[in-house]
Amino acid sequence: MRALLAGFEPFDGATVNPSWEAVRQVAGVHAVLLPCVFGESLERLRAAMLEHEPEVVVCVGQAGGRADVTVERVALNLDDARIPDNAGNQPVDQPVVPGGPAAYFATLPVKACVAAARKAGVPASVSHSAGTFVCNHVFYGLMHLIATDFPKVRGGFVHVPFAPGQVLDHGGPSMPTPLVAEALTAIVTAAVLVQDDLRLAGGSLH
Ligand code: PCA
Repeated sequence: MRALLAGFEPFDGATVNPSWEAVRQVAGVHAVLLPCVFGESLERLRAAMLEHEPEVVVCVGQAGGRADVTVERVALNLDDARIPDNAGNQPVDQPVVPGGPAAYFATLPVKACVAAARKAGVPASVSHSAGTFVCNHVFYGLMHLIATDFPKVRGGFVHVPFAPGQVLDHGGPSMPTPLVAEALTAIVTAAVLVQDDLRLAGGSLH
């Protein structure tokens, strides 16, 4: 499988990021660790794409508070940071790419990816917002790179819940890392193998 998976370093005072903990457990793919920094994260991703020449790129980030693995569908051309990134940047209402389209859709078969994760025994769903922080920035930047420089690559983004160790004090939804890694394996496999996405309802009412 010529697949590249990206995970993020911890941010917002955390000591782990479940995205990287899970990505590094997926066998048979290239894995790259991205800094939680606007701009630099995308440069690191582009360098890894040039190095490994993947056919599929799936970036993965932490979405604290979500209860399942979510396959993102829409990347927005918008940086609007509620907290500073790991370099102290806090852009407000800036485009990711000046003059770029307002949004891109993931080019992964998102429904098939969700179905594959569920078949592997992991709760998963489609999400229609990756937020406006570094994850959306990387997702949009990835889709722009694909649109401009890497036309044969399929790409997308997956958000994952907190690891259990991150919610010990306050509770809330979490998912064990091996389960997240299972879901990512199923998602990447579906992304490589499935040409035409499944026609299954996956939208949300709000
Ligand atoms: N989650 C953040 C940035 C890095 C990460 O893992 C986000 O959702 O934007």
